[in-house]
Amino acid sequence: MKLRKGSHNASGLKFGIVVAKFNKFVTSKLLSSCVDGLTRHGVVAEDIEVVRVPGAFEIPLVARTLAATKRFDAVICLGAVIRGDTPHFDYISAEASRGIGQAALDADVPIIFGVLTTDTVAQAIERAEPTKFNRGGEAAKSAIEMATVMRMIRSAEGVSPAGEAAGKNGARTGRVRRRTK
Ligand code: INI
Repeated sequence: MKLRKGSHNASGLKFGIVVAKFNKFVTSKLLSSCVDGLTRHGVVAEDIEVVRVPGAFEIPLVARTLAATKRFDAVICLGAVIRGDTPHFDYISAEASRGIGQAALDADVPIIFGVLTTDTVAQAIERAEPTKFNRGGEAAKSAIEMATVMRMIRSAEGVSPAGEAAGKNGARTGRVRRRTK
């Protein structure tokens, strides 16, 4: 039996972060805890790229575009959707979660769901609190774990970290290498 799991050593890894401006009093805290979490695990500031978007609804497209560049080992999505008096919450939160999941599958790169969906402002503030459980820090840990486990799986299959196969001389061919007998 082979057991594969990610590590928490992130030195040399590159991360994109997409953060919503809506409910900035919450998302700014998620962002700082997320960056803090990445750097504490060995990521250097130059290897982190942050893109701000208007709201959670806009996150999936930007996450997919960042991931599709293949410049990042993982992309982290941060936002806060807080329930109001109308069904707006349901549309935004459903589209953000569905779109982020789809973006990861389309781009074939880990994309982490660090979007809070809460009934109240108090719940959102609590989950963004740096000294308590913080969804931004958790998203950073998940991103590192997924980035390292994907590298491991791909290298075990003879596929490079960016998801492309290496040619004979190490050049990327864009095709998956076939084993010959
Ligand atoms: N965007 C959020 O990120 N959180 C919210 O709670 C929210 N609410 O409640 O409306 C929200 N709306 C904006 C939305 O994400 C889009 O930016 C907007 O609809 C333009 O497409």
